Amino acid sequence: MDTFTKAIVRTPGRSMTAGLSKANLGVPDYARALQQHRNYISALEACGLEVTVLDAEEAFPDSTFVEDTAVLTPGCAIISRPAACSRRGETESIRLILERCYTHIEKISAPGTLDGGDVMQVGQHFFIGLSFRTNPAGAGQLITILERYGMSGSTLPVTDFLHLKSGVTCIAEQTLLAAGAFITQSEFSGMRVLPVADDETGGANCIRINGSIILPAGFPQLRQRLATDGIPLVEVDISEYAKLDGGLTCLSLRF
Ligand code: CIR
Repeated sequence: MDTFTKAIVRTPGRSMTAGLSKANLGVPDYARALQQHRNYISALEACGLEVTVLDAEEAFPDSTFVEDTAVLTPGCAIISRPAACSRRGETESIRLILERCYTHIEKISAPGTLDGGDVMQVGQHFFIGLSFRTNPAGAGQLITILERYGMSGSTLPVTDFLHLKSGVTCIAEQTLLAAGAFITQSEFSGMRVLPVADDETGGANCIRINGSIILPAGFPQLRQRLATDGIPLVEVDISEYAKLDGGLTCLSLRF
């Protein structure tokens, strides 16, 4: 697995209470969300990352979910083109930050749409979910860019989740944590797939960083399963972000 040294996060603004949501879990408590965000940053730091914390952007209620604004690869950063109109402007400030970190910056253009949450890297290959947010044009552009830099990409449908990584994440070399239909997805047949129980699907969105796994709080079966593999675990409560359909990976860009 790649070694990460840095992460970018964005403090949520008060406007997060107006963020996009289909979760039906209520409105986020802003004070609690801020505390959870601080704990999230601490977890990234505990895994050895230097974390850049961007100021809140009140004009964009969902802008704390920075993962959706870019796809970071060893060779280049690709600025996404979020499908949700209320999120499209989020990429501008992220591009300015990434220009300081990357020599090569690429971008997804109209009519393509792509959210970073739909992109899962497994080695040199990138699985791209076709969802309500990522369309075939956006995925096709990403694959063309990846191939130019010596990497590859392929698509698969996302039907039961907001994003691909809402339901499947890579937690070790050729090892996926998968929920729902992703457990038996043919595209993943060559890999080790750890199934997430149907009553814990929200736990599938974990972050593997430099040998540790950050997992969301509230998923005891998952925690026990991962513990049996002997991997160091860091648990973070992100209940206020789950109210906006957000998971752990959504809250950072890691590179
Ligand atoms: C949205 O609907 O765009 C936000 N409320 C949640 C984005 C979560 N991001 C992610 O899964 N990568």
